[in-house]
Amino acid sequence: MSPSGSTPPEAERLRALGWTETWAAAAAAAAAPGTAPARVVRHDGVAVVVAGADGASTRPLRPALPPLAVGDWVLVDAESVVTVLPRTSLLQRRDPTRGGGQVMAANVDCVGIVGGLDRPVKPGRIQRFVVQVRAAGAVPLVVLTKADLVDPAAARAAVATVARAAPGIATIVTSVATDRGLDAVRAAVADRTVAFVGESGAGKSTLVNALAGREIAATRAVRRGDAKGRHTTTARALHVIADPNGPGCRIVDTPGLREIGIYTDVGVVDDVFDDVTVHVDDCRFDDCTHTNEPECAVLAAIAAGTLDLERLAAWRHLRDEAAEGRGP
Ligand SMILES: Nc1nc2c(ncn2[C@@H]2O[C@H](COP(=O)(O)OP(=O)(O)OP(=O)(O)O)[C@@H](O)[C@H]2O)c(=O)[nH]1
Ligand SMILES: [Mg+2]
Ligand SMILES: [Zn+2]
Repeated sequence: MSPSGSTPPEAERLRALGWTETWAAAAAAAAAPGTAPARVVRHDGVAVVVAGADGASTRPLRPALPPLAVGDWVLVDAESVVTVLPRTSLLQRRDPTRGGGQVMAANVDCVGIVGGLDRPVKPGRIQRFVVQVRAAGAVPLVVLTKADLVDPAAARAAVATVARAAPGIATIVTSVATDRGLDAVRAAVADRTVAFVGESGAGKSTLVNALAGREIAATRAVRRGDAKGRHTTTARALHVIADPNGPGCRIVDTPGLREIGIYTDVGVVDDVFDDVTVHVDDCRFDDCTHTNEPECAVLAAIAAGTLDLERLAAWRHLRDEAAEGRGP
């Protein structure tokens, strides 16, 4: 506290970035004298922008460090990033060109899986994202944007499709044209660090701007005809959003993804599909493949109508992909 009793602006800047006592303890444990804490707020593949108590500055990437991600808390000196503090979560996907993991964001509490109602909901994509978000150690949230462009019945049908594909995941329908759902999104992201992921043109950056109340992220109209996006956001960036009436939040805006490959171990897939795996122990055979065995509890649940055949198919598919990809 400063003598006037108010928080000094430097401390306030760090706090707005998400700095807490827990991070301060992690920094102290790292014992790197002559360094200051900062958060990676932008990553373009060559350098990172870090923001700390004194504002933002650029640091080159160094091969000696683990790959940095937007959202990382680091200790920096005048020239470089010295240490990365242990992450509380790490959002990754399978690198579509090189294989292995590709880091998307670190230390996020929640991930908004954003999809536009101007195109069909793709259950498989949502399931893939949910697996990767749970693998990250974050909470998934589905945001269906552009409600103003479809009739209410179509929006309800999309919500139902999401609920079938990803049972138990909170879903918010939004429109920046009518402000629908924005308070619900605000409540979901308050005081947190949240990443928005999804296809190009889904409306991720538009949502960032709506939450901020001003244009802080570039947006661009989707293609006419097929509503495809134009890959407007080209680098991952963390935006600090102040809220005079609340704690504010931090949003990591990400470039639209064409693919989201599974990169985790099969146990995470099993956890996400616990509506399927809950039955497996009751199958008669330990090595039951749930295809045609007698006394298969999974097939019995499908026959009884308590389990969706598509959930079983998706579980199998993503489980195989996790096993092939040999993630963490
Ligand atoms: N009508 C309507 N248009 C929206 C809404 N949200 C986003 N859009 C439009 O959708 C287009 C794409 O939005 P962006 O925010 O650039 O999409 P993005 O997900 O950030 O796309 P990338 O950066 O390419 O990944 C823009 O023309 C937005 O104005 C909405 O709620 N209603
Ligand atoms: Mg964008
Ligand atoms: Zn079985």
